Amino acid sequence: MQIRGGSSKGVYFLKSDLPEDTDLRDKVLLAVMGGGDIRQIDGLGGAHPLTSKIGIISPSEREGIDVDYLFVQAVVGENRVDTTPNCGNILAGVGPFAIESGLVQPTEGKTKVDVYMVNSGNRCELEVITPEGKVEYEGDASIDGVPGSASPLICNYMDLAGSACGKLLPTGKICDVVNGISVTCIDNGMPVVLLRSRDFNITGYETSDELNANTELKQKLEEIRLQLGPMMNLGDVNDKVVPKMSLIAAPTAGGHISTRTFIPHVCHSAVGVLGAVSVATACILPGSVADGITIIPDGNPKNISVEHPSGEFSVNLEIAGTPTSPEVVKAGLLRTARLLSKGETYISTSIWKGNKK
Ligand code: NQM
Repeated sequence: MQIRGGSSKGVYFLKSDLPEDTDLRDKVLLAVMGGGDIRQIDGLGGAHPLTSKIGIISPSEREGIDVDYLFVQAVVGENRVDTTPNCGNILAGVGPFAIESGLVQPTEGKTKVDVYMVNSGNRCELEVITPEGKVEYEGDASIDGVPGSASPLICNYMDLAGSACGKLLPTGKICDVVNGISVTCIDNGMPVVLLRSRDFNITGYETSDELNANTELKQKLEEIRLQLGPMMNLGDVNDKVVPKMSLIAAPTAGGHISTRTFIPHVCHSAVGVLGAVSVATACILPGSVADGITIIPDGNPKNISVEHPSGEFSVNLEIAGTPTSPEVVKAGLLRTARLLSKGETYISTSIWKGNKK
């Protein structure tokens, strides 16, 4: 199936339909998406990181979990995939996919789909609207980055800390200095590096196109990213799409923080779901680079609004721990999803040749 999940679009497979061998599986997936061509003209990929995504779903054997979900990023313009990060947008489409493909039986009104995210080992509860036992795609929920409105899909993420890096603060510090720039490295669902826009002599309110054209900025960010990879327990990140680099500034539209996020070489037209959760989490940690830029609301849970180039993204953080060392135990957010197509995709026979399974 092709499904728009949140503000991304992906091709979703049943794991049982794909080769068991990982190398062959990845070759097949690359062939589906359009290989290493920057336009992905010979495949289903949309020639942009947000539309070059894949979800692989299988029934789960884990207690309390309905389905396992593996996210695969087909790297545009390069003949390779990356399974290091998770994707919270594609995750939103996993609920409808699980129901449409019969992995989860719908219940009247609403159906809860418990998902285990294989990439990071975390859990998310999805709530899909299912009147008369059918997925309802139409509705009046709107999310920035997607035109129109659709049926609301609630995502409740549990215990995301250290999803890919092993620790919430992977370097062991709230702030590090690299190439003379202060950064906060955090992983609450997505490895993200927060940097102050003003340290790069930009406002942080530029459009994503303007920032994508700024090669000097992109080079500076990449130099910092490559140094931080090993410090964040991610190893050599030359070939990885994490950590994401989020340039922050004071909010301008009633939110709590403004962001421009490189994922990691293209500036996101909005912000990634788990990227936003990591940024929001950094905002509540005393001493991060967001300290002094953001004003955090009192109370618990806290609704943190992360501004981005096409609007804002609200993350509801349920917090435990102490005021000096808060812990996010649950992150709730709103997405929508839409089934775009169901069918067969064709792969050249040469891809399969010489392979057994
Ligand atoms: O952060 C973009 C997106 C994403 C990933 C990216 C995502 C997430 O907008 O959970 O959703 O950061 O590559 O789909």
